[in-house]
Amino acid sequence: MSIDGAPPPGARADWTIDQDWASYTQAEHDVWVTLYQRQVEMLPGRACDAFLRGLDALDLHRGGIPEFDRINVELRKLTGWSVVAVPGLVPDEVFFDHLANRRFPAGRFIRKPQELDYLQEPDVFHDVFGHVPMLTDPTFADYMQAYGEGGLKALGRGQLHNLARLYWYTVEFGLMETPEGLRIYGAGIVSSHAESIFALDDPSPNRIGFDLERVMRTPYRIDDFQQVYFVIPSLKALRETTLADFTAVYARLDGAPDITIDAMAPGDRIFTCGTQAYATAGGRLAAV
Ligand code: HBI
Ligand code: FE
Repeated sequence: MSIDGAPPPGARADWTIDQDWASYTQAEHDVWVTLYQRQVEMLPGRACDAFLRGLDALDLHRGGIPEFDRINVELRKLTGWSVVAVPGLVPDEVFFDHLANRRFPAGRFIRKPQELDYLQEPDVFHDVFGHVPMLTDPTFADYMQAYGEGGLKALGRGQLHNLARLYWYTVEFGLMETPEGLRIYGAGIVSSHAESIFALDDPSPNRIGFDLERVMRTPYRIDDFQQVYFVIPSLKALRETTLADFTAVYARLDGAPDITIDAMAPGDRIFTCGTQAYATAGGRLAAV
């Protein structure tokens, strides 16, 4: 989804707006509380330790939508990151520039009660509950800044599509290997009740060991649960991928065809060879 052009009325040149926390209605705070309670009850044993530690450190369990100015005091102390409010999706180069400067752009709006389970555009619950706790971890915080710097370079070289896949299969839908089993660190999973279960428990999707070029050759779903999840050995290993020589990576990718979304590829480290039953049955429209 690419946004371009001038910022919307009321937004600054970098697309930020004031959060104007006082103007949230009680109904909007209630949506946050409903989503928060549902997730926080089920995430121990599913979300990775860094995420759970971040949730506590930022004290997000207050009774409603967090005030960015409040959580930024702690977040800045921990990793130098801060959350800035934006109206919604921002253009890629604006997004990358914020990340490269340790600013996470979070949608100010929150979903309606009738769309608790699915929305296309990231709202404040997806962004602040899903993404921000991981930014309290110094290693992941470094990765996100390096990702932003890499994105600005990739934009200049027409390689954005490869980097968008890296973002999608790590920051949004990444799994991690731990001695206790697979754990979630991706924001798109951890902020979704159904996908927090599907991504770890369902026999349908493939779960494959993370490899930078493998991920960059794999398309992704934006409208439904993923058909493949990639598993990193650790956050330190993830951060090391940003030290790769991307010129050589992009050169090798130029000639390589995409790998179909439900396929296994030679060299894959396979955690789950999925049945793909969910996707074959029509996905989100099918009874899960
Ligand atoms: N804008 N606010 C916002 N949040 C995102 O996650 C986001 C974005 N713009 C572009 C974008 N993500 C993706 O295209 C990234 O892969 C770059
Ligand atoms: Fe996101």
